[in-house]
Amino acid sequence: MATSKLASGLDQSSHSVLSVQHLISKQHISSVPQQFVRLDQEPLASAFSASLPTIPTIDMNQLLSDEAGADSNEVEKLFSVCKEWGLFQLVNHGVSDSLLEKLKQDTEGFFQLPLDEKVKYRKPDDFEGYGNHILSDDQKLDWGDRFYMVTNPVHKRKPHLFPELPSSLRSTLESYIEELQKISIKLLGLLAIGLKVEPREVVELFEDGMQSMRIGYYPPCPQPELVMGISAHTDGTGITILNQVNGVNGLQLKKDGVWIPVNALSNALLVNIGDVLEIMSNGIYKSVEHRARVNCKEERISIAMFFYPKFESEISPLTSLTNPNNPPLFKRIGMENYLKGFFSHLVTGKSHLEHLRIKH
Ligand SMILES: O=C(O)CCC(=O)C(=O)O
Repeated sequence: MATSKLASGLDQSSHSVLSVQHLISKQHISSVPQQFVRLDQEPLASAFSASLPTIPTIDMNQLLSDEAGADSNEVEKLFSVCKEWGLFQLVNHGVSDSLLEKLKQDTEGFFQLPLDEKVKYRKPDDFEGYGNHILSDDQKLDWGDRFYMVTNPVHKRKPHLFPELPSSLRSTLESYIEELQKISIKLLGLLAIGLKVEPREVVELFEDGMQSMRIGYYPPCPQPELVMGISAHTDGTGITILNQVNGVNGLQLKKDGVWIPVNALSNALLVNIGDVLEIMSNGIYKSVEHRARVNCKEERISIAMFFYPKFESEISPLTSLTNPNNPPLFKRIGMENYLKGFFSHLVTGKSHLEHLRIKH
């Protein structure tokens, strides 16, 4: 790759942007380049922000003590939040402050590497790895860089990605993934109980399931109101756990047709329901539409961990939830085809969930 182009954050083959971070660090940009201007985005309900509802908080300690016989109603709250909101902030989740601090340092350190170090984690036409993937010259771009990789099953990890990360980041991520796997399985088991199905029916699909991670880096932007950090979408997962690693808020969710900012507590993890759980619950749990905005002062780093069922599984509404009076709302589909469909819909901005919906 030609060094001058690379240093300026541009891709070799076109004028497309490989890294927003490096594009703006080489130039003193006071207005946003046209490729990033998104006048098509729905505004935040900011005019009424004083009366906007706050994102519900779920306490993991209380969930666990409810399970052990206490009666704090936290489990009931979890069910109702997942039906009404599809997103909550999880506190007392058990991931230690020291691990979260290490994760912050190591991810910050990664994005501070020179661009030619980071492009080693990138291969042409591979959706995984570092940087942006541009499909057409007139495509509108998000204001952020990302590093996306499959992390589980371990044999699906690409040799030039996870195994080649700087050793400190790699071992921190290993510990972090292990913690989040435990949290995800616990939450999925409880969510099964909320559906009145055997926890195993849900949990065994996700144990050693497909998992991936998107580390997002959003540089400060001179005109944040004109751009989008990540465009509105739902996740294809069972659940997603998002960590706003350096404590900078930016996530927004759509509730009852209105965009609401997520002002998370420090060190809380943000958990959202994805399309797979909406399908499995036959529409009871809601896969929430969300997006991320950026700001003019601070960089923002987030890590989203995506939890899917096993590759070899089939996704459909749980049979114990459907009957002639309550017919399945979604088609049955094998995981591999599901993933192909999800990612091709993501590219076109259309809803994969709607595509799978049965028209009764
Ligand atoms: O960075 C964020 O806040 C959102 C990330 C996200 O929605 C995603 O990676 O799918």
